[in-house]
Amino acid sequence: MEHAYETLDPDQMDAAVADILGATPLLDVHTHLFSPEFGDLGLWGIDDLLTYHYLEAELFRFAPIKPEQYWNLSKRQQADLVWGTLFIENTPLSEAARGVVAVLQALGIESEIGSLKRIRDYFREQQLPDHISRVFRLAGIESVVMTNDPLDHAEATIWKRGVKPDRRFQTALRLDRVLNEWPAHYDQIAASGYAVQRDGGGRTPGELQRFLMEWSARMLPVYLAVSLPDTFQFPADDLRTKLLTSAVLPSCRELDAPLALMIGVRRQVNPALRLAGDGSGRADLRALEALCRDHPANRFLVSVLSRENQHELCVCARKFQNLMPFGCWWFLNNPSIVEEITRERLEMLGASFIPQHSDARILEQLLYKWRNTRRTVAPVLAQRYRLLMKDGWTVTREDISRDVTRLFRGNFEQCTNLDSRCSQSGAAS
Ligand code: FIX
Ligand code: ZN
Repeated sequence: MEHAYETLDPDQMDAAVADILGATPLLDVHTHLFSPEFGDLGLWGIDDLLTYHYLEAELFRFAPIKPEQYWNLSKRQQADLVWGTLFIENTPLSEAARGVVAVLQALGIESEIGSLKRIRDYFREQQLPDHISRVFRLAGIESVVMTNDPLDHAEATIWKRGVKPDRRFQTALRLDRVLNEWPAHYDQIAASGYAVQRDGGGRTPGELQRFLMEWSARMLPVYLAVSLPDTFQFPADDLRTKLLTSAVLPSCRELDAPLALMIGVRRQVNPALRLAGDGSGRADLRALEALCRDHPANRFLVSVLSRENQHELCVCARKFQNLMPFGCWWFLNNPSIVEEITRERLEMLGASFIPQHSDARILEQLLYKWRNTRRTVAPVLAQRYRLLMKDGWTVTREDISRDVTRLFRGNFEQCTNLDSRCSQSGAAS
């Protein structure tokens, strides 16, 4: 720590911030990764990288193939087609395509045209436990939060066997089926021994709470989570409001866990594209204001998908201590937009937000998504420090370290109250 109190010059700032960001092990607060205990649910390797839904959406822009024909191919054939179309016949200019190139570089694999066989050979030789450690180390990630759905049959079966996930993979109890598709799923909950009803009446609130508490005891989630449409209203005369207020919010309070809201997704705008068929829409953030105001004993981690909602989210966070903005989600995770949103958040909220999550679905995506985030956020942060110095403040490496730690770790730890929950339960998740 010989540099701890060294005052920096403005022209040292870019390098200093990049060094500190590069050396700080980060927490990835939302992914779709799975720990190795979940077997095939965990995606990794070149064929999964190439069939990522971001790339599938791009494939259909460049290749004449119809979605139904594509879904009839094997995963290997699909990957061949994506590689041939987006990487050989065209230049991988988009973020998702460049991401694959960056992954190959980070792993030391040469990716010149025609080398897909060699790339496949590389991944075939990897042993998953070592490979995971290597990817986490190269990505500078300490732990990731998974997305865990108790109503997903394959996943629930593994949980019921008493699985204890690798400590680098924390859990988040996902509620989309409960809060967005209750009529289609309540009977699954009922069939597992809870007296819940289709209309949310009768004993539903207490029984749903019992279901959530029992699954929380099994999963030890760091937060509960739901994605919400752009049409989300709260309070509203609907089932979602009923289930939220009568069961989900009380469960979060009992668990002392935040609820993560990911607002603004328009599911299945084009169902033929499957996972790649979702869109985005501007939401009415009055709903969020009402949630934060009317439920001060709950904490909310919030990401909004529409670029047009970002400024309102910052304003809302200035009003409510129980609101923690996080990430530049999905269609926003492009350097130009991350730069804009991060600058806006720093200007309006200082370091009281979580700049980014990866949303990685395939293990190796941690490499490019976090490389991009560090690369984009570092100059934005450096520029804030330079402005501060111009106005007469001195900035030390220690200040930068404290801010980076707060942004990429501390704010999440505080919002999830992890320290106190772990020490109370003795749990290590
Ligand atoms: O709802 C979500 O968690 C979304 O992030 C995903 O459903 C989406 O498909 C995705 O992978 C975005 O990055
Ligand atoms: Zn996600």
